[in-house]
Amino acid sequence: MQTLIDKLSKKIDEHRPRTVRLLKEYGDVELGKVTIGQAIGGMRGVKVLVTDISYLDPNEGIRYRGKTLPEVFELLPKPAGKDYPYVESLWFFLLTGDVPTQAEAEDLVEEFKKRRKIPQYVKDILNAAPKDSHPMALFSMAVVAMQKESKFYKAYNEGLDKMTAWIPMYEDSTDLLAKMPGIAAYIYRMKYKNSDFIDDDMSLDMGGNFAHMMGIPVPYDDVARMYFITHADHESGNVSAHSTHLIASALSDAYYSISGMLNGLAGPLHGLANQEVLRWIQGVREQMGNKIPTKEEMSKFVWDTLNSGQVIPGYGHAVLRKTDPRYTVQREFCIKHLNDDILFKYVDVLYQVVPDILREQGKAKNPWPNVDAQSGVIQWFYGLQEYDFYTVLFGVGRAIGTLANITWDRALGYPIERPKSLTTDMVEAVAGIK
Ligand code: CMX
Repeated sequence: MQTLIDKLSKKIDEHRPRTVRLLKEYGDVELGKVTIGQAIGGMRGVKVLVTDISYLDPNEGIRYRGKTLPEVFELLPKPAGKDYPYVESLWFFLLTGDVPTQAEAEDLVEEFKKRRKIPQYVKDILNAAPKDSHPMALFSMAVVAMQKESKFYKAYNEGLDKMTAWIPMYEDSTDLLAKMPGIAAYIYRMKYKNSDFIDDDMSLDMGGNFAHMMGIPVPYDDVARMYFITHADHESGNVSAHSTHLIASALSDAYYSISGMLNGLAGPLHGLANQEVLRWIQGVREQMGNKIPTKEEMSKFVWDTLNSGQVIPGYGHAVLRKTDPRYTVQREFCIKHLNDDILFKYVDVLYQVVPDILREQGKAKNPWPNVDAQSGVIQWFYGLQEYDFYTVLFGVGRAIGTLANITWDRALGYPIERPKSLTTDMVEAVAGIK
């Protein structure tokens, strides 16, 4: 799509001198210190990544290209008669920082359509996988299977030019992103709907076609648009974003990088928390015999979970210190569309009791809900009740931000990532213990 490539090319040319100057003239300026606690404790707060695609403020939450989520929903072009924007328009916005016009967004929708056909061999591989494979394992497998399509890999083998390396990375990223919703829907229908597949509808945009291929009627198309956009990016240090960036830093292509991203997202402390929330809420529901628990009853359930050594899924965050705006966006959606839903009422009671309990327990630095506390309830309400599948939805969304990041990584020539490790003896010596 020429408009987007041309715009992106101009943005890259304008941006490169800033990165070059910082490296050349200010490369020795310290961004911060690293403590032993940070080195052993998962590098919390160590400032070692640079991205302009999104920034996570601990108190305010995420901004994409400087805009809050409600602003993004407001600004991006929407399909006629829909409440949420084209997902494709977010791809344009994250890459360029410019809000596309309606015409630019619609051109991009057409471009994505041209790229979204899923190769038969991907379907064959999925069909051949063990029936009890987790949907995330299937998703990762399907993505890496397409590596042979990589234009970046081909360009590398033909002699990659550093200045234009971002172009085949952009091409791969667009190809892959266009296919991911269809692959996700294929996995869903194969695993849970007896392989009763629904054909692509070429008249529909990404969100609309995803809902159609899942077999879930409107307004699920808008739910899909909201969900993918809400989950797209959360700056660079989280497991899914960082693993994408790390893998791509070895000049691995987008297929290898996104397959790795999905593997990280599949962890219960990260993306899998959305399915864990639903599993856990179903436990309360069973215990309560479908009745809405009182605050006291819910508190007991929360304490029982904590006392059995488990975390409360959907609560806490490594960076955030307030309620996640991604939670709030979804909560507002629930108040508008599923206010009487029993599971939403459970989530609501949880919101009233969990923060106080986590504060009383005194371990979690952030007692507030994150993105995963609310998302599964919306899916359940619209009929997607196979909660093992929820992280796949997160994966489609997260691919948008991470692919935009690795396109820019190549544009700015970011080198292979290689932090340094020490031995415990060395750390003890620094601490003055030995
Ligand atoms: N329930 C119970 N205990 C929690 C907790 C929660 N929701 N959140 C944090 N804690 C505990 C930690 O397990 C840790 O305990 P230990 O000292 O015994 O190891 C302690 O509080 C301190 O942790 P922290 O510094 O507040 O949090 P971390 O940065 O280490 O971890 C996160 C962040 C998200 C992994 C953690 O809050 C958690 O496990 N939450 C539940 C799982 C979840 O919802 N994950 C999704 C996150 C959203 C995303 O995917 O981006």
